[in-house]
Amino acid sequence: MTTGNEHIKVEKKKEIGIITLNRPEARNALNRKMIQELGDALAEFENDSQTRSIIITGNKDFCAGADIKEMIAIKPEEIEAFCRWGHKVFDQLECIGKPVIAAISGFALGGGCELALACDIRIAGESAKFGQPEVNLGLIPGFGGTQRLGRLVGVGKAKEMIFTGDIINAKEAASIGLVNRVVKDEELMTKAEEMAITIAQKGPIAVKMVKALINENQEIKEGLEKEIAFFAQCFTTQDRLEGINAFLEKRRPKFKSM
Ligand code: CO8
Repeated sequence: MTTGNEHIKVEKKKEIGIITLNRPEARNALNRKMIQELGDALAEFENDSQTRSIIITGNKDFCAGADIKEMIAIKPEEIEAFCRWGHKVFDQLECIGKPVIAAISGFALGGGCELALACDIRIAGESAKFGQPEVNLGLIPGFGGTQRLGRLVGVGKAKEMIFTGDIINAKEAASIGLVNRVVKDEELMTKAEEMAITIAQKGPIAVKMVKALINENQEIKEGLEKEIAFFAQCFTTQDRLEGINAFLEKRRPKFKSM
């Protein structure tokens, strides 16, 4: 498979494709390059007839969200295009004709939690922690979280998570249906690979059809479009500047509702 990726590792283990987010110094925060590499790797696996199922994982952490340091440099007039492009890659992930398992340890926050949500199945190590903390930055989830989280855990829990920005552990994530199962950290990849192999042995056309049919029932497109528009609008606020600056300066934000 592709070599020369900077922020992800891409491997093939027989019929399983494995994408490992690999930017540990930034807790695997998603910058443009990483999103691009992710999209390219997915396209390659989609076209590779030998690959039957895919695992996306991290190292110590799954992913701490969009790269806040990169985001501060984006102009409000550029944000909609960026958000839309991110959505395209997350949609590509959701719609790829092969099941995708997220194997999650450590932080899965913001865009990282949204990345897990766009996968078909989530397996968490005991160390996994989930949250949509965008409100702390004066922002909203912008990679599908406002739409996919509620469909998975129910509207009430999704609102609680997004309004409070609270971080929940793996056990609680399992109890609300955010993850399919929790395993010991040291067994995370073995368990994910076992499931990926089980799926890989089923009829690929049948599995692809089932995935498309279940996704079809989600009626998500309109909501995702609105999320892009609202994220772009939110990005023009003073509160967003204050929220992001406060994170970078490692202090609490003072929001002014403007
Ligand atoms: N972006 C950039 N850098 C990050 C991020 C991030 N999301 N998360 C962590 N880092 C960096 C830290 O800045 C730090 O770098 P440095 O050593 O240079 O200061 C390094 O990773 C290690 O992090 P910490 O020192 O903070 O480690 P802690 O163990 O104390 O805390 C946390 C770990 C809890 C993960 C903490 O880093 C944190 O809260 N991170 C931010 C989480 C967050 O708010 N995520 C949401 C981001 S917004 C988003 O995802 C929106 C998605 C939609 C975007 C739509 C289009 C733009």
